Amino acid sequence: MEMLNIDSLKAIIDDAQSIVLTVHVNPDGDAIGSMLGMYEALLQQGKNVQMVVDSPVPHKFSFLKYADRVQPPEALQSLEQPDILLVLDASTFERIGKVGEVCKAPIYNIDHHISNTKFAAGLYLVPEFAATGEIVAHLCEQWHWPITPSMADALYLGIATDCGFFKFSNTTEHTLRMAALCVQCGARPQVVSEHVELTSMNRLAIMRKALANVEFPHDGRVGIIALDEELMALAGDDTDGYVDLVRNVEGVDVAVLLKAVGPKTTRVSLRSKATDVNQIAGHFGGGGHIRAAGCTIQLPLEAAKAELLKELP
Ligand SMILES: [Mn+2]
Repeated sequence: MEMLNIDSLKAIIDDAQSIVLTVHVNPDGDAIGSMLGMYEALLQQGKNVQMVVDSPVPHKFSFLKYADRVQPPEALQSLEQPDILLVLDASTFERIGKVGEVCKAPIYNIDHHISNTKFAAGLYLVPEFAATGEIVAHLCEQWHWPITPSMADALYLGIATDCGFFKFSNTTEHTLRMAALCVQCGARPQVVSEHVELTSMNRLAIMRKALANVEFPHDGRVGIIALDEELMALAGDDTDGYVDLVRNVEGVDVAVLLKAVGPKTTRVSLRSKATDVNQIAGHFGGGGHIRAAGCTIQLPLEAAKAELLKELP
């Protein structure tokens, strides 16, 4: 494993003629946005580039240019093996799903997760950046790669969604400068937020039921919202934003979203104002960032909640 700097990363990309891009399963705005931005940048550099992801692109991101070119892992069996597999916004090998099995090329990783497990042959890690989209915008700026309006929309979406539209503590001067660079290059903040924040009556109905059972244990320092198996069946993959319903409640430090992804499997999302939730997620084999992290606990929802509360301040 080699830690890459901006020059050694450039050399690796320059040397590769064919590149497969991938991101983590259940891709969020940053995964999709940074990948689409990098895809178009690499096309401009004359690379033979494919996007292969072990999850479909969520509908709310499908307005972005080239979102329809993202292929499932099976596509790699008919493609020639690329020179490199470039993994964006994923911090572990497991997070890229089946792509890791079907792609045999050397893996290079561009990421901003402090919990990155350094699984790649080479890693360009910038944990002080709010988003992988922020990294890609920075690389384009430093390498004098033109940012087209469609790349700008994609990178702006990546940056904005990973910092809560410039509200979270990971928002820095540099984050705002890279967002401004995207807008300067043609990104449309209003169009991006209209697509990302688009909701549905089904979603409102789920929220209403979930809100009926919110809890504030530990003297109100923890806010918990839970999607049980019934609500998960209604929600499907669309579970973004629920944790925000409790995070801004006065006195809440750690906001928790519990999702019953199976009868004995609970997915946990953690957001905090002060507590290091990367460490707490790490206790259960997960990770992420200091103020935003996740893990999976192999227990039913209520039992997972009890175990989690033992670890929370
Ligand atoms: Mn990210």
